[in-house]
Amino acid sequence: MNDCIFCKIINKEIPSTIVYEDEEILAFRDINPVAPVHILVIPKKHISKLTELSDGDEIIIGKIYKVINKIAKDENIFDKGFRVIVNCGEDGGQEVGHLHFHLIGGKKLGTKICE
Ligand code: DGP
Repeated sequence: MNDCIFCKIINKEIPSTIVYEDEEILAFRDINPVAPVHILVIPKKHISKLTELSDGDEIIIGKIYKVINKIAKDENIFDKGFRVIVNCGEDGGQEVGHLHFHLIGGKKLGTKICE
């Protein structure tokens, strides 16, 4: 966990452009955006991936979706729409081992959601 890049972002050991923070959740701009809005929303608790949820983690997942809606409003994409993606594991294309929700929008996204 100590080597986790997102934990280092949470601890401000690595700089990021933070758009939302509370006691449990951090959101920051993706370093490699694929759309005008590309924000990563993460639990501060280190959960390595979606399949590693523990009992009780469903509460933070619900809060993350509420935060996503708030950020979508702040970023002016709430009404036009957006996409939320969670990559899980090797076949899911997950590169960073700390659960994260990609909030992507600000342009008309393609209908193809996988290649
Ligand atoms: P995934 O493939 O779902 O694990 O996506 C990881 C995302 O994390 C990828 O879109 C790039 C982003 N990312 C990786 N390292 C950093 C970093 O140091 N800072 C920021 N802001 N984003 C990062």
